[in-house]
Amino acid sequence: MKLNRIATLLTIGVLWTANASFTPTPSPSDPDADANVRTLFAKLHRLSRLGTLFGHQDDRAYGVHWKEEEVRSDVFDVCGDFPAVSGWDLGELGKERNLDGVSFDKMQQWMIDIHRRGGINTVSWHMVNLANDSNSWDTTRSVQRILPGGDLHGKFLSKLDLFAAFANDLQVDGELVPLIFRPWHEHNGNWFWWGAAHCSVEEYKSLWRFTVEYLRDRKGVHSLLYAYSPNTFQSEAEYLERYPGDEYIDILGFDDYANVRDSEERSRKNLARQIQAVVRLAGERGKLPAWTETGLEGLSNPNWFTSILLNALTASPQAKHLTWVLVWRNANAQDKSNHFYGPHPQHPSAADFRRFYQDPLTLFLRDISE
Ligand code: BMA
Repeated sequence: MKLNRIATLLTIGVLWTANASFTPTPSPSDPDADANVRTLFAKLHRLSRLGTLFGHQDDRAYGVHWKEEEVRSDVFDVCGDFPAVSGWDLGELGKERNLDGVSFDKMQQWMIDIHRRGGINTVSWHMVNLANDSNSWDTTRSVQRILPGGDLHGKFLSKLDLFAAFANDLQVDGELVPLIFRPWHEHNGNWFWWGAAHCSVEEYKSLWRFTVEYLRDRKGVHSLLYAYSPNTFQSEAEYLERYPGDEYIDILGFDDYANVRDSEERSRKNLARQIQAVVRLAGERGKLPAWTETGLEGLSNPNWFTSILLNALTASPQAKHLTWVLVWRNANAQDKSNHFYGPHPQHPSAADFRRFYQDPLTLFLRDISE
């Protein structure tokens, strides 16, 4: 661990301990949340005061020049540490592999290994469109049809059953491994079948509430924190338009790729405005703020990690409260060339990523292992 970071952690730890009796840690939205979920929620609240966790999608499954090695990560190969947060996707759950070729069995093993090392797992779900089993980007209208009373409801329940089994099976030494579940993301865009143009406000809220209630109350899944994550937004009113309610959410996130492409004033202001909104809205609700997806595809700016990302994370006192920031996947070059968002050793951004890693604000696995 970096020395300056140890000093910061100690100082803030003491301050935090001194303050702890005055600020009760908020509870997860699930009243019956597993002890491990409560511990994770409290840990994230504490860490959000110390710095911002770095996350990477599919970090352990593959990298730009390798696939399916038991313990490998492009991030580790560049800085000698793993991300604090590992993102995964459930798209095509029920098959052997997900939509990006990740074996679900191996995903569970990696999730367990990450949890054992003190890391945090988050899952999104690019669910197929149940009207025709195509994919998330097929915008055939189907939200109303999968809700109770709809002709595809049974099919939807079967999908949720698969996830309930996946989550309830995820155990180590008889204890559940907690997951941050981030379904129905970027819903204010129109590219997914659950997007704003393809279902009404009420349908979207019902979709979210039904998902939580079914998993929690009917399938006994109590190992989840729930993350809400619209795409780039203009105002708090837009952000909250389809918010299902505090009883269904633990993390107030947002995805933004559009404002990290350059460091123009307009982009910087857009980022600052959104970060301030999620930090404020989460703070007043006892929730956690997070930047749930971002990245520059192909890292054409080799100083992107410090000049754009770190810059945004340190631009204001509020920004420092973001709990985590996650960059998208490093697709294997044979499957999809130039579709990577994290660093890798052969890329000119590697040195800049090490500077990003060294900054006291950024927290990696070793910084958060307890
Ligand atoms: C998108 C791209 C796709 C991928 C999907 C789900 O942003 O990376 O290639 O299939 O996410 O991971």
